[in-house]
Amino acid sequence: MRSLFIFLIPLLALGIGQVTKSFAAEIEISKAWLRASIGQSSVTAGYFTMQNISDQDDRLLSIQTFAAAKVEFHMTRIGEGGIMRMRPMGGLTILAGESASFLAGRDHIMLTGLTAPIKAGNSIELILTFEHAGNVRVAVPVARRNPFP
Ligand SMILES: [Cu+2]
Repeated sequence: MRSLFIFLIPLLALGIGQVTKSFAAEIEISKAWLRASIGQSSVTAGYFTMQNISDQDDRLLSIQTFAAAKVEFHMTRIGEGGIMRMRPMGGLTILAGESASFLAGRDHIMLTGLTAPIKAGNSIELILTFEHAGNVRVAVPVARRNPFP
């Protein structure tokens, strides 16, 4: 008769199950899309949701892209005579733990001075600059209509 030795491998001591966190994004972008530009039009709009998963308020300050000379933040409101009007706003605050959105039919980002027509099926990189989170790069799909209705 031989003795049978059973060795229990201390899995946890080997570090299995432990997650090493690197740079956790403080702002998560979702439901991002750009509207395909029409013909030779040099402007188009974009939409996305920003989730602030940090514990401090943050603010979207600016957006840059190679696809356009300028990116503005526009709000759309019903003005006098029931006419929808859009006007620029300086930035957008996202409270700690909360989210803020540019939604089709409401607020949007406006790309002006397009360097080339923006075509459905393509993907355009935007660099979003936040007061605290810094630069967040997002590859944004281009579509003719809202893929997130
Ligand atoms: Cu606009």
